[in-house]
Amino acid sequence: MDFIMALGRQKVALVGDGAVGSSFAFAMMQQGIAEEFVIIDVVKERTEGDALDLEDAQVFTSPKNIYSGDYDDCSDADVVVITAGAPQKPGETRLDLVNKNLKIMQSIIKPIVDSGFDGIIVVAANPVDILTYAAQKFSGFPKERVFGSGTSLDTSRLQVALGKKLGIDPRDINAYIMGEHGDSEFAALNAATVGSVPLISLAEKAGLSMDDLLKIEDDTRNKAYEIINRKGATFYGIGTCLMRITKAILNDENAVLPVGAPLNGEYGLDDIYIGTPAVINASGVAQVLEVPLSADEAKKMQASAETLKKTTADGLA
Ligand code: 6V0
Repeated sequence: MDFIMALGRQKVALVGDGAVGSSFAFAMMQQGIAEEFVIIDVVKERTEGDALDLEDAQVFTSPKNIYSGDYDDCSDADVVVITAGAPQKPGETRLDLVNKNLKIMQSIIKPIVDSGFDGIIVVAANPVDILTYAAQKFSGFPKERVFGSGTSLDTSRLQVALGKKLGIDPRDINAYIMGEHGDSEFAALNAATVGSVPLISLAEKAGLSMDDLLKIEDDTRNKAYEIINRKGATFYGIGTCLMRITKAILNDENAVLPVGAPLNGEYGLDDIYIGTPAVINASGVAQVLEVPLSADEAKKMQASAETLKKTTADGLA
């Protein structure tokens, strides 16, 4: 925190300038967040093109030093956001990507660490929970200084779907998708509220049964596939989630956000990164919030964790 404030300017490095990375860069530019923004990718021409394109937007937002760079430019960054990796193809699960993207992650983390980078790493490349775990191991950084986008996007999808059904601003719906960012994720409906009113009772009054809520949960889980089948990739939603997370770090917000956080006994789990609400500030994950889950939800959390642990063990073996 002191580091960021003492420096007097905020710098973000993006590694992976594809659909997700460039959407994140655009969201950062739109919101006027961070004074310096460096873009790194194996395809150098794309980063140069994007930097030139994005700098044209500053006249309408706020001035930013945005440029194509290399890993050495991470040395004085406050946050590095990693979106480099192969994306899902139609029919592919996020877990299918594990081997390809673990290799890429290894090749990225080393030069970031070698640059002397001393800030926060945020991972979005999939399978995000496993790659976040790997990024922490490869970097040797304290666990709280490396975290993932986790179920951030999925939670926003749930909030949007519930907001539409209930006729309520999705930002005021306090409901989280938890677990793996992937097929074993689930909605923590038991503790969900809207304006302190339990979501389940509010939904009942609006004529929505538990089955209707479970259908919304299922649609949320499958929304990425729906988007990928239609346009080949998802990027605006996650790009904006990453902007929100980065803003919470840079502004030392203590914001409660759904992320892929390192657990230390919460939910009876440790040695894992998994989707849960957590407090995010300039030091990364300041605190994991343990949502009171129903017995059924707790089982889903355990099953999701087992899926992740097994794939992580296979991938890193
Ligand atoms: P993309 O458009 O193919 O972009 C990937 C970028 O990574 C390309 O520009 C590549 O050149 C670059 N890249 C590949 N290898 C390296 C390397 N070794 N070093 C530097 N750059 C490299 O993919 P897209 O942007 O659509 O997706 C990126 C990742 O985000 C994928 O793993 C997706 O599955 C993941 N997503 C994660 C989401 C989340 O909620 N966490 C949501 C959507 C996508």
